[in-house]
Amino acid sequence: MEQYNGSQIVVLEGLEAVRKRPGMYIGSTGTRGLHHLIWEILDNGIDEHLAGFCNQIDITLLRDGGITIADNGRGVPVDIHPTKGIPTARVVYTILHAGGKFGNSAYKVSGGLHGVGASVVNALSTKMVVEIKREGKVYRDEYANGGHPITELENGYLPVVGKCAKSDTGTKVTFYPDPTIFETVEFKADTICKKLKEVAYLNKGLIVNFTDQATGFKQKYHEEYGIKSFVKYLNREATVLHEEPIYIDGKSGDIEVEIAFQYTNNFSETINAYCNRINVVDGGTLVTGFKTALTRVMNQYARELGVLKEKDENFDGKDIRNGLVAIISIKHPDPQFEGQTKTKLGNTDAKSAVDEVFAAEATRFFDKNVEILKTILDNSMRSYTARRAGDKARSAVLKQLNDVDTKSKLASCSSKKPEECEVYIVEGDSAGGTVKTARNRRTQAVLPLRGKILNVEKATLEKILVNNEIKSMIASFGCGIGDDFDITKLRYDKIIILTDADVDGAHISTLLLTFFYRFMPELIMEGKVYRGLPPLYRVEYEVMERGKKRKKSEYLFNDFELDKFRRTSPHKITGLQRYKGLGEMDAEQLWETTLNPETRILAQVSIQDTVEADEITSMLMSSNVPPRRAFIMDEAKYAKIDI
Ligand code: 28F
Repeated sequence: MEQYNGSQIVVLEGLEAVRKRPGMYIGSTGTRGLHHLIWEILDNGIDEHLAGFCNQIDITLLRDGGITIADNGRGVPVDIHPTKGIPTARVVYTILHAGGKFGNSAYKVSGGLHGVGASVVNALSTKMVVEIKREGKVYRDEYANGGHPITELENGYLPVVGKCAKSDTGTKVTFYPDPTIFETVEFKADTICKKLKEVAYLNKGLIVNFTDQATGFKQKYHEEYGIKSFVKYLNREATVLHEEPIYIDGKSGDIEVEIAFQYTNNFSETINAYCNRINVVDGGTLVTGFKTALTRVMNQYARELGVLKEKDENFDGKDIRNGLVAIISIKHPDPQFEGQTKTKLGNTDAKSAVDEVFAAEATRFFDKNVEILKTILDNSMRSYTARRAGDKARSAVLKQLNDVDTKSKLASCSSKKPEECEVYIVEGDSAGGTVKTARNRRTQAVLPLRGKILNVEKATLEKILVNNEIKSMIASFGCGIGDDFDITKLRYDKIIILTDADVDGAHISTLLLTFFYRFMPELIMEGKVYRGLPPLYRVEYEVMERGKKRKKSEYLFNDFELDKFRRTSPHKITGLQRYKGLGEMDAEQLWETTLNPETRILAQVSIQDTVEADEITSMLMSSNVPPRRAFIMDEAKYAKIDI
């Protein structure tokens, strides 16, 4: 039975607003938005952990499609709310809180879509059940159809449905996302587990249990060493230069700083930053503070130990970060998240706090661990020397890039207006030849790649710059590379990778993406990179038109579509062609399926998550073969494009 009083109607209007424009509150109604509901409830449990009252959170995917999240914290208060006149718990789950976090969070989480509140989850669910254990009693409240309470209050209080030990306290929330709002209401165990792992790393000591009732899968996440273990995990496939990650923590004013870092023999750097547990993908002040302090401290040591002589220039920050993998996690009482996606920290005091804590604690560590210090400085020296050699190689290459010879592989387009031009990077000469014939010569350029492109993760810039395939890409794009990169000089609006829909094709496209990601990341961030998705099948079928049989055909892009066609099409399939490679298509078919802007399918490549991207690149580039193969096969099957 629904219970309405004056204030409740206002409440429901608030929740109705959420249902009308869900995207405003949770970003999207796709699978990301769906999982956002979980993060929202989970965050409240984590806050209770941060406040020091909870050490365990259990997440269960229910067989009936719902999800339960339970903590062993104090339990949401059940007393009558002083201004709303209803139980506080019901206030928490039914009142929309404008502009951010409601309640007890010690650290405001005001960035982007974070902390919109449990009432938003309720608004977007067909059913929600809240059970609270406090003072030896179990209280229960249930809501239906977007947050309408259906539990009758007893003398104004939530009904008590059971007893428990006085020491047994906590909050348990079960909800069922509304299928009329979400494109899909199927939770993904993989997505949840990935998040829970991150949660465990960022909340040292918290025990997180996951259960999937449908599959029986159970997993416990518990990281005694927090971000230090996170670094170890990220480097599990890499060759490390010192056994244990270095862990540093300290406080500056109200700001808590934690840093873990370790060097590997890779020629790349990875810094993942979190503020109040939120991944600030675009970094910001906390990262600047870390970089500045690291560069200063290491240059000082290099002078003291004579690694750099008096006449030598200082190490560049890049030399010192060569092979570095670091996690920075800070807690800030009033974070300012900036940028379009709110993924960059703006607070200037975060820069000085990180600098101060890092300089003091790193010095303390290195004074006691001189061997590790020397190893790191030697590593910086290698980069320093390579960089100078690289500079020479680079200027040689840049000179060469203007040579007609290097460019000859590129079939350029006649238009010189970047905004209408595209370049197709095509695997193999034969497919390249067909694309050249089939394309629109005015706007579509073609660059066929011959050999496999170099594995850039393991190569120095010097080596990279003499690789022919890479040279022709840099020359064709026109926007330089690394420090000299300038996106305004890019000659094309779209860079389209076109490979066969098989394992080799997926491998080549991953190598290309790794190259872009490491040396021209702006190309990906600015959304310039795409993958062409060539069809896998062509089905022929007959239709009757005015009493006559007519042959028709259709392109299908994967096995799923073929299966669907077989199941749902009223037409009888009279022929089926499976394309093993681009080379099997003639010019006309290629134009229709992969070149014609009106009919082709392009997938824009994006970097959703730096941790994931780095993990994937490192895994692919590492010498450990089995996981690499598995990922490439996956790629080939599902054409996953977030690197
Ligand atoms: C499964 C998700 O949501 N856990 C939560 C608490 C504990 C308190 C609280 C939450 C206080 C003033 C509202 C208890 N006792 N898990 C959760 N655990 N919220 S949410 O307080 C809510 C606010 O207005 C709590 C004393 N203080 C706070």
